[in-house]
Amino acid sequence: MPAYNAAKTLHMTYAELPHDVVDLVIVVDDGSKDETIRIARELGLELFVHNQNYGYGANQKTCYREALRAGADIIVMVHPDYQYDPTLLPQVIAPIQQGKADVVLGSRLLNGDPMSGGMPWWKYISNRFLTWAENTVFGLSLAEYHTGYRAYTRTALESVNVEMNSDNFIFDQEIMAQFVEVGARVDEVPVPTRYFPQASSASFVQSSIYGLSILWLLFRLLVHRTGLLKQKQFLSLQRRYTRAATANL
Ligand SMILES: Nc1nc2c(ncn2[C@@H]2O[C@H](COP(=O)(O)OP(=O)(O)OP(=O)(O)O)[C@@H](O)[C@H]2O)c(=O)[nH]1
Ligand SMILES: [Mg+2]
Repeated sequence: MPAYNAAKTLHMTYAELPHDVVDLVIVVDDGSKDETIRIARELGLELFVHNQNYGYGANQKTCYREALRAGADIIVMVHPDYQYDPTLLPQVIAPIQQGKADVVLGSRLLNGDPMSGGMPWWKYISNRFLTWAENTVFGLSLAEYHTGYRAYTRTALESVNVEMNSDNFIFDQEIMAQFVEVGARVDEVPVPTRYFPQASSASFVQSSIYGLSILWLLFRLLVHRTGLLKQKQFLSLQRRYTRAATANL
């Protein structure tokens, strides 16, 4: 759980995780100004603390680095602001366990009515438009990409250059672009939409910057694919080699 000022919701999110399925809960505090650290300590969570606010992407980088170091096979990221139902974790990882996917998104727009769950209309419309643009470039047909509920296999995370991604919100889409480029299988499962006063929510300005950075990312990816300007960020980290036959002198 990448946490920033999540004191009001961290406990609820943690309490509802299916503890028989989850081996380790890691929380990274990204310089919160509230009681997030104290609550994470009280809950006995595996806590990592940034010395200042580095951003949502930087937070996830620490989460994944530490999850891999701890030996995780399946890594689930869920926002600690209780907007995503923690009890659904078994459904979110099911496609991975069945060997059908390497990456799963908990999707609010798949079979759902996000606006009745409180999603502002302007977020809904931009989500639909950006999803269409991403589907077109990624060659997928997902219902949305802007969720805070995601599951990855260890292999998927180790195949991409997580550290080259942004420290900010665009991280979520950069990692998707990387997964697409390395040929990871992406699936989605429906999750309900939940907006409520204590939840953390991106402002209109933050969301607009986010939307524009997605379009810029898609443009960069298209340029990368032409081969004119290859970008290391989108290259696979799985270097393959074979032993060459020794010359018989
Ligand atoms: N804003 C912010 N959130 C962070 C940071 N690091 C981790 N987070 C967590 O990541 C989530 C941030 O997303 P939100 O601000 O809720 O925005 P969002 O969920 O993308 O958008 P909404 O659909 O409006 O909720 C929260 O649960 C935060 O606890 C950070 O540096 N800044
Ligand atoms: Mg939120």
